[in-house]
Order: sequence, then C-alpha cells, then structure tokens
Amino acid sequence: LIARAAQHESRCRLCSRAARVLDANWTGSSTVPSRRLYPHQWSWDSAFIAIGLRHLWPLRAQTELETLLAAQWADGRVPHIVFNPSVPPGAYFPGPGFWRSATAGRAAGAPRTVQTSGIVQPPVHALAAWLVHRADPGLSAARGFLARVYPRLAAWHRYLLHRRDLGGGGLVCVVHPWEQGMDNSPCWDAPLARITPAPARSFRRADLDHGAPEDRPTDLDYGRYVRLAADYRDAGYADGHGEFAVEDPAFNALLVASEHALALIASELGATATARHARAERLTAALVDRLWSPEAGMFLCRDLRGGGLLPERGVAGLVPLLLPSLPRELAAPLVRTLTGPHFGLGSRTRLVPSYDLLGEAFDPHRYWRGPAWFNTGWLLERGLRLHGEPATADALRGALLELAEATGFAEYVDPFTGEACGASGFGWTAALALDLHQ
Ligand code: 9WN
Repeated sequence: LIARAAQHESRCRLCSRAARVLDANWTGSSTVPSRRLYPHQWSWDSAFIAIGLRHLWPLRAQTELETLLAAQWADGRVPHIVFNPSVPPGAYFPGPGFWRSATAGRAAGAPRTVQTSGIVQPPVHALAAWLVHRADPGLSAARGFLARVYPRLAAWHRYLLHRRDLGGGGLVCVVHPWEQGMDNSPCWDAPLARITPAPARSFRRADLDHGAPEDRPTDLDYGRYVRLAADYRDAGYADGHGEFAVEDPAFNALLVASEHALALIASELGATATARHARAERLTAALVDRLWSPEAGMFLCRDLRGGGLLPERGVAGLVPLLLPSLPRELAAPLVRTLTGPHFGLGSRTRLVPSYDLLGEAFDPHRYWRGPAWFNTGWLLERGLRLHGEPATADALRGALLELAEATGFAEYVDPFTGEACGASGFGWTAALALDLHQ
C-alpha cells in the first residue's frame, strides 16, 4: 500500500509539473513547443499537445486544433508553422519574411490574415481531434467541435491524397525533411546529397542562439533545407516539381490512423464512414506494398527522385506498428526489430532511439540521428499494446514517464543514458507524459 501511495504521489507530481509546462507555453489560442527555440505554433506538435491538454483543459485542446486549422490554405494544406505576430521576426529562422505565404502562396490559397510556412507536417490532427472529442463529448457537442473541424480535416487529407501522390502508387510523399518532422534523420542523407546548398552567408540560424551546435543539424544540412524551401516558395508552392520527394512510412501510417479517426468523426456526425475506412485500408495495402522490407524486418523510405528504397533504418519505419489493421505477419517482425540489436528496446535502451544503433551515422546526441524522442515513444507504446505486447508496452510507458519528468520535459534524450538534450519544458513531452499517466 505504501509503495502504491508513493507511486501515486510521484505521478501526481508529474501531472502538476507537466501542467505547469503546458500552461507556460500557452499563448491564449495555441501552445508553443518551446518558448525560446520554437516560439510559434507547429502543426504536429499541436496535435500531440492537444492529446495531453484534453485531460486538464478540454476547451484549450479544442482551441489548439481550431487555431491551427484556421490557418489552413484554400488548397487544403495545413501549414507546418503558424506565426505569432507578436514574436520578433529574428527569433526563429526561417520566419514569415522567408516563407512570404500571403504573396508567394497566393495561387495555392494561403490565408491573408495570418502568416504561415508553406510546407506541411505529419497528419496526426484527425486522430487528435477524435481523442479530444472523446475526453469531453458534452463540451464538444455544445461547441459543435466535430462539425467545425471535420470539413477542414477532410480537405487536409484530400490535399495530401490528391496533390502529394507524386509516385502514383497511392502513398503521400514529403517534399522537404521538415515535413516529415525528423529533420536530419540519416534517411535523408542520400536524397539531400543531390541538393546544392544555399550559401551559408545568405541566412542566419536563430536555433544556435538556444541550442548546442552538436545537438542540432549541421550548417550544411541547413543550407540544403533553405535551398529546398526557397525553390518550393519560388514555384508558388506548386507540387510536383521539386528535387526532393520521399515516401515515408511514419507520415503515411499517421495518415492511415487519422483516416480511421475521420471515419469515426463522420459516423458521430451522422455521415457515412465506409468510404473512409476503405481508403485507410487501401493506404495500408500501399504502405506494405511500397515500403515494407522483409530483409530489414521494418518499413523503409522510398526515394522517388533517386529511385528505390533507402537502406537507412529510422524510427519512422517502426511507426506503422500503431495500425490495428497491420497484417500479423508484419507486426511480429516489427516488434522483433524494435527489441533487437538495431533499436535495442528493453536491452540496450529503455526508450526508442530515432535511428539504428548499428548504423554508421548513429550519434546519440544529434537530434534525429540517434536520440530518443517522446512522441515516437508514445506512438510505439500504443502499437505494442495493440499488437499483444503489454509487458514491453508497460516498460516503455514507465521509462517515458520517468525520463520526461527527470529531464524537466526535455525535447529529446540520449537513448543510453537518458541525459536531456535540446530544449527543456518541451510541449509534446509534457503533453504526452500527461496522456500516458492517465
Ligand atoms: C523545423 C517544433 C519542431 C518539430 C520537429 C522538429 C523541429 C523545426 C526546427 O522542431 O523542427 O520544423 O526548427 O528544427 O524536428 O519535429 O515539429 O517542435
């Protein structure tokens, strides 16, 4: 009993600390990932943050998603950043002056009243909207939350499925590493090597004012990010012409999960959901067909410009484990890969590294090249539970909760030592710890 009481007390402490982080990052209409490093609203951060907020402030959770969706472009894209006009222009690079959404994005229907970036991030939003609704169905019904967000979420998925199937095989592709959200993953090294970097003197990296250079992407990476984004902007954000086009397993798996969530939202609103479930099944089949590697025992990325599957093993290739409809003969090898020598969960690591422990490019501190992140941990914890691995899921959950709190809700951690890296007081770390704690 004493042990249980002590556990309960420490859990409550975690809850109030996480709540303090989320409250400090709340701007009145959305939540910043980090006050200093990322002082605007980010797309997939907001989805994860809403999933945590729903337990304490259901109204804030709904508002978080509504604010993001209010910045949607007429072509359906949901921008990866919505800029806060009261933040000084130099506080984050690339800021609104770089993206110039209102002018460069005019043909694609960028909003006039708010400034945004022109690229996207993984579509976790419909899943988040459904979970937010379930947390307080009364408030949701009273505010017409689902009816408000449904048409926007449907247009968002339509944009991805119609404008981003650049490979013609039924999957969505990303046109910039920032879109997939794991910016400097070694998976991007080969497709990025073809891009001529923008000159270093043509931009100033605000991230280095707050982050340690050895924990961040390199200047060469940044030169290439800038070149790709500037080319996309200068083409009026029209799709299909860029030099970088990759089909990523996590991005597509999250779209499948969100498509199933959108079907549940449609049913709740009295509409028919069959076509949505069928689309999710088709996407799952395309994911398996185009990205599964039996040799690697996991999903890989497909480089549409270079041709073929990229051999690097990134954590994104494990994320499809979160799909309930994943064929059993794939779930078992995925779990083996997650717990085997490449990711070491339960033996060499307590959290999931972002990249192959045995890969040549592995670096335990550099951003998405090895450190463990809390959002991918949250997704895989769900996947393990779904596919009949409760003991591994429990251990992962315990480690996520313990390290989130011990590191002051760090952005990411060294996968061996749990040492904090990047920003502290990070939004999705606090939100997802809160969610796991429930
Ligand atoms: C570029 C906000 C975002 C996350 C991404 C993470 C990082 C931005 C950056 O921060 O990317 O979008 O400036 O490094 O890689 O996943 O959404 O937290």
